[in-house]
Amino acid sequence: MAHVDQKIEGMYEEVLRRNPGETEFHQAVLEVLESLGPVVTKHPKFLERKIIQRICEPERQIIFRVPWMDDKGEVQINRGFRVEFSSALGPYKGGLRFHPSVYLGIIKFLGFEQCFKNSLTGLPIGGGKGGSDFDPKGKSDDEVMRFCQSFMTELYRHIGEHTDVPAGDIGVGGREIGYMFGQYKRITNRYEPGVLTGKGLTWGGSLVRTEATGYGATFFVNEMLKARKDSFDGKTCLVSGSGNVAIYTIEKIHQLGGKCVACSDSNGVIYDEKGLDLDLIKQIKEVERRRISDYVKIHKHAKYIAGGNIWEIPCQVAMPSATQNEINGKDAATLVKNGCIAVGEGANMPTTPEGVKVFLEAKIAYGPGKAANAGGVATSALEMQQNAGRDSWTFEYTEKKLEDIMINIHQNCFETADEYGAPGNYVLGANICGFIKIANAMVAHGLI
Ligand code: NDP
Ligand code: 2IT
Repeated sequence: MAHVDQKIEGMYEEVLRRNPGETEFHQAVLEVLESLGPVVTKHPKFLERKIIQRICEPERQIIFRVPWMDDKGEVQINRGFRVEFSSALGPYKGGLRFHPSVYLGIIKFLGFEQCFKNSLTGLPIGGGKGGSDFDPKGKSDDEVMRFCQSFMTELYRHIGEHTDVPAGDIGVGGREIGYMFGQYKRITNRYEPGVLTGKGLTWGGSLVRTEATGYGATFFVNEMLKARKDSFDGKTCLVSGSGNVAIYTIEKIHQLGGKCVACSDSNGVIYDEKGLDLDLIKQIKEVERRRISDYVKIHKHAKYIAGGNIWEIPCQVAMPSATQNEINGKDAATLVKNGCIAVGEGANMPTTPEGVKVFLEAKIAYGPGKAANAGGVATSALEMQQNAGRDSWTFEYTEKKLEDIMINIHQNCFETADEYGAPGNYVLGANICGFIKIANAMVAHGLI
């Protein structure tokens, strides 16, 4: 705890005491608290009003049973979560994750980070997150539908356009949002597109939402490179994962002149030194819902490394886009040693604290998730705007808005880091910039 300002230290101890065993939540909180020392020195009212202690305690946490029947007629039971963290800046907003590793500690780390990320977008959205320990892998469409219907049968009473607006995350994409929207509509007898984002394009969805997180993260890295008078042109890149965020990160890297040579899933790594064939990856992952190892069945020149570590492949730009803590201190050191000059986090908290330290000490361009991957939720907020206006915007118009938002987030983080005496430190910049807006709103709203 050497890095937490003395005025804040006890607050972290209290978070540990109140939230035992929630290690990912502790990690996310500590990283933010380490940045806030200079802020409370400058704004003593945040200490007086106990803003930090209040932000660390979610406004509401909902945990519920999700019973459903599998294709064999057997009853299955999962646990559902929705943690409504902060409504200081707008309705709770954040995705739903369906993955067997989900428990309260993961949903709370994601919900906590979401508050600062959403603040950084500059759009009127609070922070929340939800999900379930349901494992969509190997389940039939009908099983996924029955699970989603059961999940929404409880969740519907907690959400709404002006209350809480869920979206996707790991294991939740267009298919799942569709089943949940259908059930919400059926239970409430209301066609309310504003209740969920990431919807299909013919029933209230927004163009660019599917691409938004990956495109946005790549725009963010492009800004970090520009700030160093550099660009993606000719750069060798790695993108971990092969899901929604990874696919559209690879797409935008290629559009900006970079060459992405590797991606992965939880079983292994694909390495294609000619540059990844994205049409094939989309076919395998989005259309057929198969494993990334199938890539080498078509492209015999490429390599599949079962159980491999993608970060051992030399690159100049790395964009982790799978899950939390996928880059440890050793991986970070390997990346830096191999010549990596920029890391942009498409995933949430993909780098361990030891890894973050390595990147910051090496002074490479390091864009933390809550800044770099904010394009997804920002475009969700654009979807909400279109729904509220019963409007739908063109791809070009929406993508331009996304790019402008990412440029703006980059600039705010960059300038804030400068202002607080840590030039180039986007971790500090993002945490402080995201925090101050929420803190000021909380002061204005009184003790609630
Ligand atoms: P998807 O479910 O579409 O894809 C997830 C990918 O990550 C898959 O390739 C998956 O491999 C891999 N992965 C997931 N969990 C693990 C694990 N425990 N170990 C190893 N690999 C894993 O999810 P998204 O692309 O939507 O999300 C990826 C990351 O981006 C997450 O951290 C998410 O929180 C973050 N994010 C997503 C946003 C969005 O709009 N979707 C917005 C902002 C951030 P496998 O198939 O083998 O499980
Ligand atoms: O982590 C994230 O920002 C998301 N999963 C997207 C949230 C959203 O509401 O679009």
